[in-house]
Amino acid sequence: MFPRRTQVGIVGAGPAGLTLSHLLHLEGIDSVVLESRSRTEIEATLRAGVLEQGTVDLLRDCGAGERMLREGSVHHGIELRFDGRGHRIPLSELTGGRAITLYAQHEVIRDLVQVRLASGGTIVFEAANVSLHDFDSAKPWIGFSVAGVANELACDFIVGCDGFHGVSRTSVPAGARTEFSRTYPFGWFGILVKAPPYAPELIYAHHARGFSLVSTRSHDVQRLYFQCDPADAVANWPDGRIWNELDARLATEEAWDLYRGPIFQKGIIQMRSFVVEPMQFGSLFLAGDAAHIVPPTGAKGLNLAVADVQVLADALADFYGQGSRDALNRYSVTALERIWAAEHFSWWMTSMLHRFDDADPMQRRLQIAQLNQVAHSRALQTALAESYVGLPLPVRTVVGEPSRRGGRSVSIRAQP
Ligand code: RFL
Ligand code: PHB
Repeated sequence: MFPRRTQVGIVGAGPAGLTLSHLLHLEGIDSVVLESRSRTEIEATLRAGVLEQGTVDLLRDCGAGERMLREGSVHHGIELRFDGRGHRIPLSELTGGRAITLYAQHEVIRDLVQVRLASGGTIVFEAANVSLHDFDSAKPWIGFSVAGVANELACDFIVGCDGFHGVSRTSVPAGARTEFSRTYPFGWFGILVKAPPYAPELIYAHHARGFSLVSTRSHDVQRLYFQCDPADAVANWPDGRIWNELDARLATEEAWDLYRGPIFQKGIIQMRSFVVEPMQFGSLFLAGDAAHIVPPTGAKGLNLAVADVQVLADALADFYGQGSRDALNRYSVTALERIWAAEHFSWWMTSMLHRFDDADPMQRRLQIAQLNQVAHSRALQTALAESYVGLPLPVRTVVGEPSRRGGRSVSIRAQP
């Protein structure tokens, strides 16, 4: 038997949906999360790895960060590599001590699911045929079925956190939304390798053969990517070919050896920029990948999803605590400002670092000129570092009752 009513009905148990549900719980607001996949599946889906400082702080402050703080690896810089040379961008030095943490998205999911269930939260896994109704009224409801049995969930608000391919965004009539979209003419081939870390910090490498990225997951699992044809097939890439390609793209003037550990996962992802405006339609709000996609070069997707729901949780807390709709009405505008900044950063990193097949020699020289400027200008490095570690969220002014967030102080935002 599932609940028939809740205050906030959340579609999707990704980083956005689970974080929102937990933040609402800490504000004393009831929610139900409907997820189409099983718990095992969502806890095993491999995706992001880079958490911004603000994401780390939020997960820690809301009680879901214990394992992340223990097992995640904090990085204070990244390397830009081109023309056979590496250039370190000292992220922390340039941003007043902010840093990134490498911790896999599916581990974040495991931690959030565990925290939600331990605090009595309701997550309905394997919810099929999810459909959104009457969100142009104050009495929206969600239809769904589990094991062939149909259910209805009445709510005050629906939040669509069901990713790019979910049902929430497309439930809104096409005429009521504006979509901005760009598909890049390349993809990323990603592998997971059993090997010790290749480098102390992430390496973003530009090469005439294409972009590549050296990242990490743990002391014995490494994550590597290289630019590829999005229409290519994994089967065309036996291990030896992958290593030869990475060796060529990552070569430096000094010998740099890439240990050829066993590759145990391969996949190709499409690169896309996408934004829908607005992110609110009556009683329906969109958050995370349901509303926007960034190419992964800026490592922003998960972080943006968490930032969206931070803004939305605060707005819902204002509504239930003070009866004010002001922040809810501003949600779309507030969230979109950060989203467009991240879209720009992700587009910039993507354009600067990838090979464009249709680029003429002039454009190739301009690309190298841009990389050289970033490698040698502290001002440009500071701009890159500020975006990469993530812009702080504005301070929330709490009036009246102190926040009920467990372990969080009332002033929960870093000053911009
Ligand atoms: P998610 O994670 O896609 O979760 C959506 C959830 O909704 C469920 N769902 C439905 N549930 C019910 N009914 C339906 N009809 C449903 N349709 C879908 C899905 O099963 C799923 O569980 O969206 P969310 O929460 O907005 O989170 C977004 C992030 O997952 C995404 O932006 C990141 O993974 C992007 N990303 C990265 N982001 C970073 O911040 N840092 C990184 O280092 C980073 N690296 C990456 C990435 C994404 C990648 N891929 C695979 C696209 C690296 C890669 C390779
Ligand atoms: C990852 O480790 O998966 C990763 C790291 C940096 C990115 C994208 C993905 O920019």
